[in-house]
Amino acid sequence: MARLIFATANPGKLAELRGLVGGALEVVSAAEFPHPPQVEEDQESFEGNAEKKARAYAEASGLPALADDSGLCVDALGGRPGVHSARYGSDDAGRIRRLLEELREVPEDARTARFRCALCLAVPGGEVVVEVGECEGRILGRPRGAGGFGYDPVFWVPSLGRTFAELSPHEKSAISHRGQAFRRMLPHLLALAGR
Ligand code: ITT
Repeated sequence: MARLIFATANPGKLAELRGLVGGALEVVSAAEFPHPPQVEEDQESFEGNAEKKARAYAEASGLPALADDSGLCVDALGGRPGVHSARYGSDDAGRIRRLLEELREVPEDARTARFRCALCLAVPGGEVVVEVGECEGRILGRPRGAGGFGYDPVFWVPSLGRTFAELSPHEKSAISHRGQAFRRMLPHLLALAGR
């Protein structure tokens, strides 16, 4: 069976991506890899950072590598935290606190936002594919729900009337930015499996 390395240190992303790949490929996590490369995420786009991470892991491991760069873009904040989503605080609770504080004066109908995800598959030797996905929602005034990770408890999906943290992993992946990018990436992953 073909092997694929997931170039992420984020356990929430890893769990979602593992669930999506299922048994099609043998997945090696970055944590299982003895000398993970240090990648500075200094690009201005999710696509650029995902490509940087995937290329670094493919070169270091000699395996095809799948990287995810993602984040939350809030309209009232001019698209922030965007590519800086992971660095908006020292943990999930701190990141949510800062976000809610910055949106304190912003009324409900102006709290529109979207999650964006870029997935990059890099094959040792240079070939890369990037696919993106987006999911629209609104930022609540306080967290709701216990599932998911990151900003999920404050990201409310109008069509479902629930936050991402109130969805099962399956329900979240059916509509999420990561689920959409993954479904676009699937033919490329299956092509690897058939190699
Ligand atoms: P890796 O670079 O190791 O993959 P990271 O957490 O640093 O892990 P990013 O730089 O892509 O990853 O930052 C993405 C941040 O955006 C992440 O830490 C979350 O706070 C947030 N985020 C991304 N996808 C999310 C999701 O599905 N639900 C909630 N928050 C999410």
